[in-house]
Amino acid sequence: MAVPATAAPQLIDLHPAAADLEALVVQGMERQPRQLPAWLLYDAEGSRLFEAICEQPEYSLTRTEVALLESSGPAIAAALRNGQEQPAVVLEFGAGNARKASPLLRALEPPAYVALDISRSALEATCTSLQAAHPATAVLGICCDYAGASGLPPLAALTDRRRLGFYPGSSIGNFEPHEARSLLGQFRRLLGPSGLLLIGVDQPKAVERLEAAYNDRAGVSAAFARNLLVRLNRELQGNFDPASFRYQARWDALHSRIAMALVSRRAQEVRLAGRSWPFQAGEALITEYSVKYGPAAFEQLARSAGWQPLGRWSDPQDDLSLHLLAQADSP
Ligand code: AVI
Repeated sequence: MAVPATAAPQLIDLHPAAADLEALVVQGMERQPRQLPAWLLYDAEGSRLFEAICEQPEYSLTRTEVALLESSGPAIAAALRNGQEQPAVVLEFGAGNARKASPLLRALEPPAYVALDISRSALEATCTSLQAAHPATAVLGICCDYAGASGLPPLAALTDRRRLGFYPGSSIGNFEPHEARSLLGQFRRLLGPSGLLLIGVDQPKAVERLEAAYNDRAGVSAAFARNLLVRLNRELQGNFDPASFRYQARWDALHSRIAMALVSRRAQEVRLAGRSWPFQAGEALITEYSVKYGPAAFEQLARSAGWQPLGRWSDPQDDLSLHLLAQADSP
């Protein structure tokens, strides 16, 4: 069934319920070291702060990827055509803004585009601006945790035609490798046997550049991390004092990742979700990892999840790659 073109984008809200949120947070607070799911960073204020991070001079990932999508759009479209039926639907996972989908939609002109994101405010903005810029493409937004245990919404109802998953921004790096593998497997099931995946992956580079990108001078990355505590206070009746936590982002060469944490400045007890949690001075709450994969390491991960590499495009500095993947057992 084709998705009808409409002037206004449609929105479906499958946002996790508060009870799920509480269970996830309690689980994360009990980990050693304490670690919360990265998607919790993206409430309305977190999404706004993340957009501001993307504008910081030290954080070049977004600018590099948008430029790469602009320059390689026609080559990607040609690789997708390559004797096969053109994908009818582009599904973007984590569609926090319209900047990355726009060049792709211009190059592919698909009949339908489905945006999935955890942040309803970001999703609404993305869908509204994409629908206005691409009136011939039917735009649908689904507010959900596309990586969550509840799985993805039953999108088979939307179309039985070929699907292209689009996962830009190197968000795959915000999952630990075993989670990244299972997410790639989840995408494979959602996209179906003829499905394809175009994924943006940030690569390892000089440590100074990496650490600067996550420690911008304006302090936006630090505000982004601290906003998580503000969110927990609001949604789970917490009493975190954000100022009593210092933001830290360091390169961990062993795991090829930036580890971002809020480190308690002093010994303290925090109340959250009706329980109390002790923090020692110097104790870290991990807010996020950002794993960086070189091309070979990423292709190995993709293969382990049942994908086979079809093509790769990279920027002139070889900072970031766009990998095009097909199902390993595709028809
Ligand atoms: C969304 N994601 C790919 C960002 C990253 O680079 O890992 C999140 C981020 N956190 C702080 N700065 C950027």
